[in-house]
Amino acid sequence: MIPRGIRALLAAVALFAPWAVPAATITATVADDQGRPLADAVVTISPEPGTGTPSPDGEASTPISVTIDQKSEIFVPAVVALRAGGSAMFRDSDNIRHHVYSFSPVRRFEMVQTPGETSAPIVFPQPGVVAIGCNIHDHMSAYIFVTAAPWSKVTGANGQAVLTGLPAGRFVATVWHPRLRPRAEPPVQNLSLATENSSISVTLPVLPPRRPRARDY
Ligand SMILES: [Cu+2]
Repeated sequence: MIPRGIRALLAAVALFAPWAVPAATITATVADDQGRPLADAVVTISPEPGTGTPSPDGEASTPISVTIDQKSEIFVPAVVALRAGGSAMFRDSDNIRHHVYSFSPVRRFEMVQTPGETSAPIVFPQPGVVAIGCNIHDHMSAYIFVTAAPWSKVTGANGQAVLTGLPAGRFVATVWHPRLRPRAEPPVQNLSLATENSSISVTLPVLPPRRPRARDY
């Protein structure tokens, strides 16, 4: 299980926009401790408490519903962000059964899925990390990062997450990754930004990727 406290509190981002109501963009670049781009990192942006920063919906809004597919015994996508209170559906696009489960305290469930089946929505009321597996195929894993943050995005293969449509205000950014080293010192970064668009760069200490294992059959 992923220990708590691995969320990296990164930045208090101040976006100054005296009169207009701009749609600011934050570009987050995440790398591992060897400087390689880190995909599947979840970047969240929240209003800094007590600053009155609004949190309206925008283009970068954290999804309130997601669908995780299973194709060729792989969860797609492998990492998603979900707004607390939102829901996830699972689809089996393979021609074999899967047995999807979570033992995570945030939300436990399990269900067998037959080929072509899409599940009913599963609601995730509490923030936290939900580790998903398949009881039939040990090599399958996915993560749902349930968050109260209004905005979030998962980094792509280039290690970047671009969050657009943010209002003016002061924000706090966090970054999480499934392979963050246990007890790693979370990187902290303070930023003051004088323009609407800004960027943050983050290095995360991560464990090596899990080696693909030989199939069990
Ligand atoms: Cu499976």
